[in-house]
Formats: sequence, structure tokens, C-alpha cells
Amino acid sequence: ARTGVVVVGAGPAGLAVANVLRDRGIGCVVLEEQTRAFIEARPRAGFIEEWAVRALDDRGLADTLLSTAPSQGRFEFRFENRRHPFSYEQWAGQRHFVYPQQFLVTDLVARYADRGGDIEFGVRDVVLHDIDSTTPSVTFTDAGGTARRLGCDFIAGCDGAQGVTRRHLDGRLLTHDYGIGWLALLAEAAPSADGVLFGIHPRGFAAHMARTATVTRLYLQCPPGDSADNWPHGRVWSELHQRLGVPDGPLVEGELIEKRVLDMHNYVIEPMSRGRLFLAGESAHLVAPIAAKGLNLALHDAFHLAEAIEAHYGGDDGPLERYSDTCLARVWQYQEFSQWLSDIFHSSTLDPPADPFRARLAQARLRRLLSSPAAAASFAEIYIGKAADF
Ligand code: RFL
Repeated sequence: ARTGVVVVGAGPAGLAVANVLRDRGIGCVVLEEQTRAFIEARPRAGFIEEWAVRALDDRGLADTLLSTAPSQGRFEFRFENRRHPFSYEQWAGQRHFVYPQQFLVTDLVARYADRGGDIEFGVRDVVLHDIDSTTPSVTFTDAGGTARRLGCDFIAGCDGAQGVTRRHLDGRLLTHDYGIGWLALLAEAAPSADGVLFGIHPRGFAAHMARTATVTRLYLQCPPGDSADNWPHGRVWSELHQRLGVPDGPLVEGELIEKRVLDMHNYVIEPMSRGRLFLAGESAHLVAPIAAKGLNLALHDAFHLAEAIEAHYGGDDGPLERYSDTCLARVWQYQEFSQWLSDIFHSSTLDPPADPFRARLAQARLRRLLSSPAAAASFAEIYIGKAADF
């Protein structure tokens, strides 16, 4: 069998690519190793930047999101037992949409499948062939156990951080390890505030962000490699109250329905393509969730890739040739911002032992951000991703 584009992976990147290709009349097949039910229930991100929502909407992919998702334009730093509100909407004029990633995935799968889009769930043993030729192919075992081969013009590697497609790239892998862990939690609790809370505290960083009216995501800085078993309910909530609480802003407690340790690290593969294989999303770059950028970057890549492939069929290979550079420009802005924000979040921690010099630098940075209009405007535009293609 033959198609135009084989898309490996049905996360936000792969599904966005597939929807756009299908709408533009370009044949494609999506191969996903999990079941549809699994990907529609996998909770991860939840904050989508306004430019990305507009980009989804411009391609007809944001109807449910726009009619149901609340939006936020401010957050609070909390330190020294006080609130320090920051309105990025005031400075950048844009907001986040709060829409759990699994809702977006559900919408994108439904829209693609309802229009007759070709998608195989539960595939195994995906192997890429002849990517340096103009006639690559992909072999895999389908859910029924049958070995199959799909010839194509292009392969979109959208199989995320644990995928197989990026192993075919022969460029450079650049990595960074923060040496920090975050205990990622989901609580069955209403959000305690109508914006994100960032707690900067000597006991370690903590954060709070809404997901739905009844579920809240929370994070606690912990040693890298720590075990979630070290964090029973009582300890989690005690630390959250200490690191995030303020006298006039109690936290709403609830049952913890997800609890796992994320080691904060980043990687970027340069370039993001080889021959007829083009990576999009976390297969090409991981950015630790410090600044909530990963899903947004995945969508950015996806739209550029789908439209570059469309341009190829229209006789223009320029966008495909520029694809990697175009995407990496924003990737590196977001990586740099995450590093910058990490210093603010994590430098005040006294345990593990503090570096008092770095802590003073972080405090100076924070004071400047909260006092200087120029600093606030600069922060806001990259925080919401309004301008990041430098
Ligand atoms: P995904 O979503 O991982 O999708 C990849 C898909 O490929 C499938 N797959 C394969 N299919 C076939 N064959 C194989 N060999 C395959 N290997 C894998 C997988 O099953 C999957 O369906 O990658 P994509 O599309 O690039 O999307 C990236 C985003 O998922 C990711 O960046 C975000 O979730 C990151 N992230 C956040 N991003 C934000 O923008 N804002 C946030 O607030 C935010 N919070 C988070 C996050 C990620 C988290 N975790 C779990 C890492 C919070 C957490 C806890």
C-alpha cells in the first residue's frame, strides 16, 4: 500500500499534522502504538498559548476548545508568605486557554476520523526504511498481528520522547539536565485560585495550575530520582501548604489521582530532519515543563510541517528546506526562557544546600520583573509566546 505521508504517533503533533494534510487533500496514514481510549485519557499539559489557539482555529481545529475552555491572563508568584500577582495579559495582550491535553487529543482524533482519516491504533514494531530516498516506507505490525508495509513520500516522526523515529537522525543531540526533580500531581480538587501559582520557597519550589473545575495539577520540587512512594497524601499537602499557602489564600485539598517524579531535563535534535523524515514535537525536542511550553511547541512544528509538505506538492520545496531552522528558532527561545525561569524557581531552595550567591541573583531578577515595566513586558511576551521566532 502507498500514501503521501505516514505520520508516526497520534499525540498533539501527529494529529495536528494529519488533520491539516487531510483537509488539504494530501493522503496520510497515522500509526499509533496505544489504543484510542488510552490516548484520549492520558493527562499531561493543559495550558495552550493564545497564538496556538488561533493557529488551531485558523485550521478549523478549535471549535470545542473555544466554546468550552476558560482562559487566564495572570498568575501569582508566592514568596515570603505573600502574593505577588503578575498580569501578562496587561503587558502582552494575550492569554492562555486552559484545556487539558487529552481533551485536545480527543477533539483532533474525532475530527480526523469523522472525515474518513486513516489511523491505525495498537501498532507495534514500527521501522522506517529508505528515508534518504524519495520512496521511503514504513513497516509495522497492526493490531490484528499482521505485518504490513506502507510506501510514502514523507514520514512525519511525531512519536514523542519515547519514540523510535528520531533514532534515524544523524545530526547532533544537545542535552541539558537541571539536576532537579518535580513531583507531578493531579488532585481531585477544585483550583484554589483563578490563575497559576508559583511558590518560591526555601523548602523548594511548588506550583498550582487549573485543569478543570474539579481537577488541579500541582508540582513539588523534589530530589531527582526520588520515588513517588516517599510522598504520601499527608506529606504532599503539608509541603504544598507551606510552599504555596498565604494567609488569605488557602489551598483546596483533594485525593491525589496521579503522582510521579519527573526529572527536569531538556534535549534538542539538530537538524530536525533527514532525507524524507521530518520530526515534529517531543520526538525532536523536550523542554522540561517548567514554563509549560511542550504542547505549544508541538503544535508550532506540526503546522509548519503540514504546510511545508503542502508547499512541496505545489512545487515549492523552500518551506521544507527551512523547516528545521524555522522550528528551532522558537525551540531555542523557549529553552532559554525555561532555563531563565528555572533559576528564579529553584535558586532559593535551601535543601539541597543553597548557593547563596545564585539565590541573590534570582531574587534580584524577581524584583526587577515585578518593578520594571520594561522587564515585565519582555517577560510577558515570551511567557505567552507572543513573540518568539527570533
Ligand atoms: P506525545 O504527546 O508524547 O505523542 C506521541 C505519540 O506517539 C506514540 N508513540 C508511538 N506510536 C507508534 N509507534 C511508536 N514506536 C511510538 N512511540 C510513541 C505515543 O503513544 C503518543 O501517542 O508527543 P507530541 O505530540 O510531540 O506532544 C508533546 C506533548 O505531549 C508534551 O510536550 C506536553 O505534554 C508537555 N507538557 C506540557 N506542555 C505544555 O505546553 N504545557 C503544560 O502545562 C505541560 N505540562 C507536560 C506537562 C508533560 C508532562 N509529562 C507527563 C511529561 C505536564 C506533564 C506531567
